[in-house]
Amino acid sequence: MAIERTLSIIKPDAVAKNVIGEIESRFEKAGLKIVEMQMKQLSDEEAQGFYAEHKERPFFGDLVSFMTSGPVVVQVLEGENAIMANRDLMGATNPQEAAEGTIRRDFAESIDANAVHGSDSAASAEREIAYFFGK
Ligand code: IDP
Repeated sequence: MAIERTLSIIKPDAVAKNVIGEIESRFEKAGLKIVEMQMKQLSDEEAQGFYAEHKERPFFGDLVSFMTSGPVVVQVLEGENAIMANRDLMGATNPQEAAEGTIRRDFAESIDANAVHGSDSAASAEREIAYFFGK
């Protein structure tokens, strides 16, 4: 299996709930290494650029407001099959549909405040890592 890197974000709701450590622990226990990490407040421009693919969606304004509502942890996870491994740990976008034991099921409230982001493909991972951390 390939060693991959993926972009992960701990979103403002999870930071506000004080569960950064619990979420990181899930990544570490699953064998994913945190190889870059930064806590930051996203600007409107950064959040809009990051989610540019959703710009025409009806929820885009709410998504940008939410992502800029407080600090986030932006990080790069590395490990075997990291992109899909992280998506499996996260669970479905809507926490109500997320499997038991997933991060979203355990820590998220709603589809808009859903605790974590994770790249969904190799192409997204490359773009998203470069977006925050450069090459
Ligand atoms: P993902 O985060 O599971 O990859 P995407 O479809 O890429 O899901 O959507 C990006 C983010 O946009 C989601 O994590 C969620 O916060 C928000 N979002 C997606 N669909 C909806 C919706 O129908 N209503 C409100 N927010 C949504």
